[in-house]
Amino acid sequence: MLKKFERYPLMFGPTPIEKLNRLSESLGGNIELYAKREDCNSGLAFGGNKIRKLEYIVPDAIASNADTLVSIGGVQSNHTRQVAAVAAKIGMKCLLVQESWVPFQDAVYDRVGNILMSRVMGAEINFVEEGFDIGIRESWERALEEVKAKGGKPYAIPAGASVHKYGGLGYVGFAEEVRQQEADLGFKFDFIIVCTVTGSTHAGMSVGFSKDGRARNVIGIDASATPEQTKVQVHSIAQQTAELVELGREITADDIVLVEDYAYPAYGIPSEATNEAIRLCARMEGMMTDPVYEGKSMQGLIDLVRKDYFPDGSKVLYAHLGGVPAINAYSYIYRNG
Ligand code: 1AC
Repeated sequence: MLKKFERYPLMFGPTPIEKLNRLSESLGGNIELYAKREDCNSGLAFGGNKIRKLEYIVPDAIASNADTLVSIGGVQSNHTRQVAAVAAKIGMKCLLVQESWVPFQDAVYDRVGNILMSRVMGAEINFVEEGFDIGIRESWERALEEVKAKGGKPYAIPAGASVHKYGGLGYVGFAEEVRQQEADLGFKFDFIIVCTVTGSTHAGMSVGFSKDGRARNVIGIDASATPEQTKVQVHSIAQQTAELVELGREITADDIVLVEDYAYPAYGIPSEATNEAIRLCARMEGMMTDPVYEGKSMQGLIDLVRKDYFPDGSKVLYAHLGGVPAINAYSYIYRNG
């Protein structure tokens, strides 16, 4: 599906699929849980899902003769950390807009984790007092103008690399990679669980898995707490990506499955159930998740298993997207484990 697109390799290769035996057993043993470790996909500042997307965006950035990648996220954005890493790797400058998306004030919230790494990798950072919104932001448009005003040539990467023309391609590739791994494993996954916020990871998967009739087997767990806007954005990215890859069929709103029950109390704020899910997964599997993204999708996965959402015997693939560095900014919550 992706042969005609240029790709700039940033990952180690296909990401491993790991069976989560102890977590499956602790939840009754009727569902087989697996994780695809996108959090281990690259040596670029701990990697993650944006690195896979940026493989299809970097060729366009280089071809544009830009000298500065300009992107946006919250203060503890994983996405901006990965853009900073890629900018360093390809020898470009990086300007990051970090908005106040999360009403959380750990003493070191703006010093550790993702933002610490972005600073060390040389990104310039503009802090902006704006709340959470997955749409196109004025602060980011101002940053693009700022680079131009200084004589630079910016390359625009929106939040999560999502509403970029090539933002959905990486996760079409994920589906193709899973299909190859399934051929080696000798079985197909019945469901794929993914954390959904800005939408292109979910959208790319929906397109990729729709090739073999599994679009609705991709279960997005909303972590945005603005699910209506998120679902519209996932659908629109999926439609545009389907056209780009010449899927040959339309992605309908009905193809997008988004479970809205786990994003509470707000984007970036874990509930007690999120924290229990983080601890259970860590204690059963040594697999770390975070309070913003993977902790919420893990909470959703665990709760859906407990609620018998999946038929007995289902094989469920959890996409670990690599949000863990943010947990450092929540140190007080986990001071006793
Ligand atoms: C919300 C895009 C998102 C990030 O890390 O900034 N995952």
